[in-house]
Amino acid sequence: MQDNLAQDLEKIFTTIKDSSLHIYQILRNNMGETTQSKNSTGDLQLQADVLADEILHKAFKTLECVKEICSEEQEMSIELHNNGIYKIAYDPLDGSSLMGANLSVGSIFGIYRGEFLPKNLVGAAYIVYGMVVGVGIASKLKEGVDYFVFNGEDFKLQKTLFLKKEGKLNAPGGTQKYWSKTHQDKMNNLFQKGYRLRYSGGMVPDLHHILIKGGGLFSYPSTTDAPKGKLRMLFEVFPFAFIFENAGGGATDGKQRLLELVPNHLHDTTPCFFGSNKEIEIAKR
Ligand code: P6P
Repeated sequence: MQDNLAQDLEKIFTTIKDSSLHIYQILRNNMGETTQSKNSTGDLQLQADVLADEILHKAFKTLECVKEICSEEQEMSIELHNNGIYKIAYDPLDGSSLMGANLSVGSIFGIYRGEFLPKNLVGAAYIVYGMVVGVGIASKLKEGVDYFVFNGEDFKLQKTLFLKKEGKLNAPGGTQKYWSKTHQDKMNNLFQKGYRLRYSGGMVPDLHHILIKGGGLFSYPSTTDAPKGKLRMLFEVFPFAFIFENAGGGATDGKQRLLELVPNHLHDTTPCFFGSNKEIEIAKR
């Protein structure tokens, strides 16, 4: 199949926007539902998780250019088109446990040309389901993160997001009781400097918040109860690392660029820090 990256990315991003409206409908019909089962990695799986995954699977199947998909809700990846070029790893509904509280949740996508390795990322996107449906899109072909909002008829480009050198928001993830002393000191240091605590427990709205406000730090470190962190490389961490670097910021595991990591397994996790460059330097110290 002829590889025309700009056209193919356009098709994939349009499919993600269209699917966001179907998923939003599911959320409104399934608010605060009970749990259904556990997924392959032991996460509690809500009806909305399963339905969102089915919507995206069906939608990506309509694209000949998509070779394979890998969902956080499925143990193995699924081949769609033998002659396809791109592999899409996605978290169909991240933070669904927050639905009962009527807090924002999201979907996350990484688009890989070749194997599921960060060096093969050619694009990434997120959907944030809140007061409105918003879609953030980052492409290898263009700097910045294009943020679209659905206005009831179509998706309008609201703003192309860039991160400043430093920000004011601190989104510290994980159970504080299980933080290392070093991490505790880093977080206290930021608060002593006047950073504002902004943490909802939803990765997508928390990271989108930092992008929209132009800076800050989101962290989910290694903790004693999750030594390799909690967030998954393929579906959550690599897409947002691509997005934050596209916005002029950085993304590290505390030692190296997240986009230099190599997963051993589709569901591998890693400690992660995303933010403006000043905060990323602090995270690496
Ligand atoms: P904690 C939601 O369950 C999630 O996967 C991410 O969306 C979020 O950033 C993280 O877990 C929150 O984890 O341990 O801080 O509640």
